[in-house]
Amino acid sequence: MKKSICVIGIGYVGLPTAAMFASKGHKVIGYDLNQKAVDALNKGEIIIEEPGLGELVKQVVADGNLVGTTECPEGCDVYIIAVPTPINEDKSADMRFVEAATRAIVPNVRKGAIVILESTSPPRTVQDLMLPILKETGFVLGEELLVAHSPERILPGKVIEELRTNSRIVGGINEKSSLEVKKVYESIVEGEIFITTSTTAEMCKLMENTFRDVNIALANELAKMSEELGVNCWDVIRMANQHPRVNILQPGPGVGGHCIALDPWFLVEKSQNAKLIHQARLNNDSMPKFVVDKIDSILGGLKGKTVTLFGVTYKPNIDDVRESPVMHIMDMLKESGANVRVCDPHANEKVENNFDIYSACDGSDIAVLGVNHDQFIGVDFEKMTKNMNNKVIFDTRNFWNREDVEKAGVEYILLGEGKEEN
Ligand code: SAJ
Repeated sequence: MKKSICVIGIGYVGLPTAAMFASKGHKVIGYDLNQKAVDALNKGEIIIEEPGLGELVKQVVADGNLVGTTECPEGCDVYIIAVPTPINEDKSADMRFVEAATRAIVPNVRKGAIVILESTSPPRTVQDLMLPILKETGFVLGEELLVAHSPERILPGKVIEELRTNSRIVGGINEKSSLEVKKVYESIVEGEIFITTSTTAEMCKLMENTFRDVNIALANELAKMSEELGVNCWDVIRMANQHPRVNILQPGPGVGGHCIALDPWFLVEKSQNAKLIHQARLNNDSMPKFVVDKIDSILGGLKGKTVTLFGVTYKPNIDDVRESPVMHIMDMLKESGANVRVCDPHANEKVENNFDIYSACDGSDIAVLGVNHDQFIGVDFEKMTKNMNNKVIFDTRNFWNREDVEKAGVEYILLGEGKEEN
């Protein structure tokens, strides 16, 4: 049955979710306080970069199935909360947007409606933050107002595909809520839908991202140990991963984005037992400084030197610079008196001093590969480095080919590669 659905928050998660529901014939309203995002939506345009999203939004807006508004709509069948859950300076969760969204629903919701939290949240958010607010409706929760947490798990860059094909977790406040919310997602999800409690669903989502963060922290620790002990960490990872039960992830300049770099803190805040998780966060957060210290030692000081950063987004082939470790590296370099030039074809309007591949290194003392965008595949290193002061490339991702770089007469330094002294 086609429903009226209000998606609260039309950002990286809410907009694709709204568009997917609209593409299945539901009447969807995207509610957001950001006038710019709402105006763009109503013109059928998007203000973020995500493959396939632009076309989908254009289509569903033209069909009249998706509209944007800055006022919370009344009487919808379903309200989906997809607002940001950032962290405060002290690493505690900032739940103001979830709270405000829940409060906005209260005067507008009708008896029998469904409220779903999609935003990644600390354990017990539905129980301790949302339910007391939703009680103010006067409806019997779980009977006259159904409530669940169904965490989004889509990978930026593959959002449309993953929304459809990923399995989904639905954690209702009771079985009736779970079953009704499952029916809602069945119209867009081809993967399996698992039913559980709201707090278990919150914990699942957090542990998925924490699993990845801890594994990356292990890889980053390996990179540091390798430099210390004269080992190439990339050889270690390649060979160790031949073991059928081992899968070490990739080291790099740190962990960015608005998910993996933040979510583990929600567990640290809530549980004294989250010690390994806490240490993993600290390990990953130490990587930008590790990279800057290495640039410093390669150049024999940073003051007055020029560094070119290839890729500043938080991961390849997207335009998102939120929590990007390479942005932190840029700030630290500037604070140390270095000049920074950038080459990032995705972060166009988001950074200053952004040049194309073949002029970015002009007058530069070092080129640092921070993010492996596809545009950096097959570059002509001779052309790229022709006007460099000092021909050296520091690759933090094991992305560029050493032989190709050296053939162009350029020194190649790799993160996590210690030199063995026999
Ligand atoms: N990274 C490494 N080494 C690796 C893998 C990643 O350093 O081996 C870094 C990346 O460079 C990036 C960061 O980790 O800076 C995170 O990137 P990512 O691609 O691992 O993940 P996100 O943050 O874009 O998306 C994650 C996904 N979660 C998992 O894969 C468990 C996605 O499914 C979630 O929906 C999303 O978080 C979210 O919204 O929570």
